[in-house]
Amino acid sequence: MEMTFRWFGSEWDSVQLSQIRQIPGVTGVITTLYGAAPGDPWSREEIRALREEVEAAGLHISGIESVNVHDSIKAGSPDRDQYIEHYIATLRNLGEEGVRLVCYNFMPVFDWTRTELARPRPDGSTVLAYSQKAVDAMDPSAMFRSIEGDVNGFVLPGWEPERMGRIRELFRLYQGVDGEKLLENLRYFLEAILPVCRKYDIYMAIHPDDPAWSVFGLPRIVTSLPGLQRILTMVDDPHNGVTFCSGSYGTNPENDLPGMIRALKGRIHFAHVRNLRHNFPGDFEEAAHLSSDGSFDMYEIMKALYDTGFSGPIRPDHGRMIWGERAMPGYGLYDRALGAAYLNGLWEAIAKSSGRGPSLQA
Ligand SMILES: [Mn+2]
Repeated sequence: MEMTFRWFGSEWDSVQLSQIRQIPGVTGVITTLYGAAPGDPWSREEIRALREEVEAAGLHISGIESVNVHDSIKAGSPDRDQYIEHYIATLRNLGEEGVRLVCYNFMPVFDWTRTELARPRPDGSTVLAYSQKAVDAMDPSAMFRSIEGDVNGFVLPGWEPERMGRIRELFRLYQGVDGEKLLENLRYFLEAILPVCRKYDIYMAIHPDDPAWSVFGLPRIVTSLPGLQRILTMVDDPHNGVTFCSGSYGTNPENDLPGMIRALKGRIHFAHVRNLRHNFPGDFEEAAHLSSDGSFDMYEIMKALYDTGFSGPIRPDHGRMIWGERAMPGYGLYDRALGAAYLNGLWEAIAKSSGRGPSLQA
């Protein structure tokens, strides 16, 4: 595996590449053209400029998170082919610049959903949290307003103001789109992009829905192992793969995270590894990466990745906000850096105790 760190670009992120470079063991960044709207084709020049900026800091681009999929593609609207053409053009340009990993999601309207962006914990840190009771009491626009008021002046991925201004229109677009139709639209999209993925050896890695159940009545199809297996078999090519996000699958305590990793051997191209704490059914909050701070066994998660020969990028995921840092909620430097160090420590211990030695560490 390679330890990486998500970075939104110098215009958008409070964290600098020079800081990421100093986190022990982190050699790559996961980045994006954050200013591009879903459906905009990315030019080769923009991608090259991003790559050169990252390389000038002594790092490299390990993958893109995300190239967002336009709602017309997800909803299967009549104009979807035009947006698929744009997506293919973007993949071609990424391929020409040496990018081999693209993370994306197929969630209608909303990206990840949380009801609080700064829930205080007893140690004085704050974390993102989710309460089903709060969601049930809110309509989608109210949720957007509450999130907008709480983002420390940053734009959150998936919650861009332009997009949320069109929320009613977006909900109309998905009328009549149930889980089966959404899955069919995903198949149509994957089959269309597969030739360019094969040509440039680009691995697509679908990110799970977060939380792993339907929110506001919208269908969700990437929530559990059986759903994932349908997606992987309907377009059975290694370029159609998975981002294993422990925090998203783990929102549902029924998901056996290490078991899922073992079952998905060979099709996981990217891993988001983080912990969260289930307080009671329908209420969870994010936690430090350390096993004892949350509900997951992080050792077993890393061991499953190790045992299945995972060789792609891993990144620590949402961190707590600590030490007075002011950053995009979930994406501060400090707690994610602690997370990276901890995950690297687990990996080294697993590698050495397996008897195969640490040489497997990229
Ligand atoms: Mn994730």
